[in-house]
Amino acid sequence: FDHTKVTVLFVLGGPGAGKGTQCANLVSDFGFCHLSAGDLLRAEQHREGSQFGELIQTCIKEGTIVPMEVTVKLLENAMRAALQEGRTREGWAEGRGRFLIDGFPRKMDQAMKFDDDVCQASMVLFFSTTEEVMLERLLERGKTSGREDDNVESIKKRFTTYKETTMPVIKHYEALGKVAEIDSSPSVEEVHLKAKAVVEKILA
Ligand code: UP5
Ligand code: MG
Repeated sequence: FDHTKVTVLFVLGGPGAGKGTQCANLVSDFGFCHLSAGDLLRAEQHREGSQFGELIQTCIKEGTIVPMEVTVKLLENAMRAALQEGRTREGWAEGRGRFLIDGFPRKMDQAMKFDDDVCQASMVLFFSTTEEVMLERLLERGKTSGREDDNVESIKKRFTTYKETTMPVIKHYEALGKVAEIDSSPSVEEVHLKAKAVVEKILA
C-alpha cells in the first residue's frame, strides 16, 4: 500500500479490554475504517466454501493464533476493498486511508509479515486493564454474544496466549517508541476521551 495514502494504527490489548468498543468510537470521531482481525476470522469461518473454517473454529475456541497467512490475507483483502470503495462512496474520501487494525498483530511473525507485505503501522493503541476486569466483561458479554470463546475455559486460554505471545509484540513496538498505552479500566466514555486525545496527537 502507498504509504502516503494509508495510515494504519494497530489496536491491541487483552481479551475483553475494550478494543472493539473503543474502535467504534474512534470511527465516528476520525472516519477510520475499522477492521477487527477476530471479526474477519469469524466471518471466514462461516463463509461457505472456506477451506479454513474448521481450523479457525478450533483456534478461536482454544484461544490460539490462527496461522498468520490466513489472517494477513483477510486483512489485506479487506483493506483493498475499503480503499476501492473509497473512490466511489461519498463522504468516505477524507478518511479513506485510515485504518484501525483491531486485535492484530498478536504474534511476532504476524507483525513482521504485515510490516513486510502490507505496510508499517504508525502507532499501536494499547488498551490495558486487569484480568479481573476483562474476565468480568467477557462473562457478562458471553450471556448474549454467542461467541464460542466467551466461556471461562476459553477465556483462561486466551489470557495465557495474550501473556505469552502477544505481550512480546507490544514490547517490540514499545522499544520502537510506537506504543500509546491507555488504561481501559474506567467507563467507556472516560476511556474514549483519553483515546480520542491520543489519536488526535498521532494524526496531527
Ligand atoms: N466493555 C468494553 N469497554 C468497557 C468499559 N470501559 N467499561 C465497561 N464495559 C466495557 O468489550 C468486551 C465487553 O466489555 C463488551 O461487552 C463491552 O461492552 C464491555 P470489547 O470492546 O468487545 O473488547 P475487545 O477487546 O474487543 O474483546 P474481544 O473479546 O474482541 O478480544 P479478543 O482479543 O479476545 O478477541 P478477537 O476477536 O480479537 O480474537 C478472537 C480470537 O481470534 C483470538 O483468541 C484468536 O484465536 C483469533 N485471532 C487470531 O488467531 N489472529 C488474530 O490476528 C486475531 C484473532
Ligand atoms: Mg473485539
